[in-house]
Amino acid sequence: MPHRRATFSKFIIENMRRQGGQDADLASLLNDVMTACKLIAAAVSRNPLDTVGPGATVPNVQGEEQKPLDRIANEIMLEACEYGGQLCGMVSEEMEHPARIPDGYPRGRYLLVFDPLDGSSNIDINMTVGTIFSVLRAPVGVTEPTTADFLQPGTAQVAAGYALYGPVSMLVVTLGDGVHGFTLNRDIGAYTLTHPNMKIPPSANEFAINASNARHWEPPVRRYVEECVEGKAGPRGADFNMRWIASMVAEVHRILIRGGLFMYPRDTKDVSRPGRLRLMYEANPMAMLVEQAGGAASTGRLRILGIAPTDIHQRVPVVLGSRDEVERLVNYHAAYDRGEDTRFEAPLFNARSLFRSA
Ligand code: AFP
Repeated sequence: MPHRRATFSKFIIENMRRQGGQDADLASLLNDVMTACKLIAAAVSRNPLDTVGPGATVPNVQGEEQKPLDRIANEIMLEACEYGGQLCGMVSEEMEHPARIPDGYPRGRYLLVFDPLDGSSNIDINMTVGTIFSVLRAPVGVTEPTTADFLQPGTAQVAAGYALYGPVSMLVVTLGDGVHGFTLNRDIGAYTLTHPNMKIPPSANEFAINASNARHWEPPVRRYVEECVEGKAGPRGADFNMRWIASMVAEVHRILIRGGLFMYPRDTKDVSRPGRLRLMYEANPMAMLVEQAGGAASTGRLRILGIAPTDIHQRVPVVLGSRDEVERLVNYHAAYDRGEDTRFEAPLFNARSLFRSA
């Protein structure tokens, strides 16, 4: 019965009780994040009506295009989460340095790390975007955290999640005890539990990668993709489907619903960057969700959650999703690194080509 579905707030409190702890600070922090996500959902859905003219786009700290909605979403997150007394600092994709909690507000035990509007290149075309967040504990005694205080591995996350702004708005969260999805019921203005205990099937015949980078991929990734594309006639003996939405929230959500593999692997496009996606507010929270749902998340060589960060805006290669597919790609990397598999060193446009014409 839809009216009996638990609201997000009720679920969080009961979930903590079940886990044997009642952390009122964490519960109210997650409530504030939820409020921010509702406000961002409203801003995203109003966007075409509140059209902002050309010239409003500026580069952000990553050197990437920052849209007005990126800035609005960032401000919403900061304002919704800074006053409650649960946090002592925040890091956002949109800010070079950690945000201070303004004077006059109490300091709390937690740190919040977020990407306020991921996939924002999709805004103009009315496609799905999202907010990604990760909650860490502040080191004991710290009230004014420095950058170093945020540099904790993904295994230290207390909670992680994302909000998805699509045909419906959803909030998907883990507190280290499974993954649970909530849908925004606009009639009552609340997220209610619609997807308890989300589980990723261990194998799936669907993968997502930006194939325009194919010429820059490492051989293990070329091998994986080429074998999928060969379909039934190839070594996998099965036909595969491919997707690329260019919005990590939408891709991870699809994987949580029906499985598959998402890859933004290391490539040679820009050797100064080991990957495209950011560790602390993209890869880590998504890796925690995926592992909690029974999937796996790796760089191709290392478990993402085990990486010790060196920078709050650090980038990493990302391979995540159905466990068997991630393991296969990790094995391909290992074989290649041992020098056992060099077949795919030739560019894809050669004889064994992904895009060959005959
Ligand atoms: P934006 O937020 O700048 O649109 O980036 C989105 C993103 O971080 C992630 O959500 C996508 O998977 C990936 O980048 C898309 O990157 P490409 O545009 O290189 O395909």
